[in-house]
Amino acid sequence: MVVCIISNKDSKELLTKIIEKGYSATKLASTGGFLKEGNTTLLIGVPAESIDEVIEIISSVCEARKRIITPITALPGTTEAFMPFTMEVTVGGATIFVLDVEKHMKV
Ligand code: 2BA
Repeated sequence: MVVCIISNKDSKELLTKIIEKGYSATKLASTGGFLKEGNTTLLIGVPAESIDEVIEIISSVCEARKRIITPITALPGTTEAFMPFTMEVTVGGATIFVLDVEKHMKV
């Protein structure tokens, strides 16, 4: 099972390519813990020998991009004064987990 977390922007193209190759996938709406923005999680159940091909498809579609964000942090010792600052983060690309599946059935 390939679990991948991707940008919403890449989800349509990636799902299309995955399905074209004959694989099945489920799309879940998810939220990143750091940016607290919506992203997409795909569950793609495939035989072990197809994992590399699926990862290649994901890599070809999901492009990493740099983004400047402005998180707001409370000033030390206060609860009401906030100090904005900017930082660069990488968004897009894909975070991929490959899991062993003990059993798969449809009843
Ligand atoms: P977010 O948690 O919203 O993170 C978005 C991007 O912000 C991350 O991109 C990374 O570049 C940056 N970032 C995250 N945590 C950070 C921190 N503590 N300090 C500085 N920068 C930080 P990615 O690493 O490509 O992750 C994209 C999304 O994939 C994440 O969205 C999260 O939803 C998921 N993800 C990444 N690693 C994960 C993990 N180990 N377990 C579960 N989900 C993960």
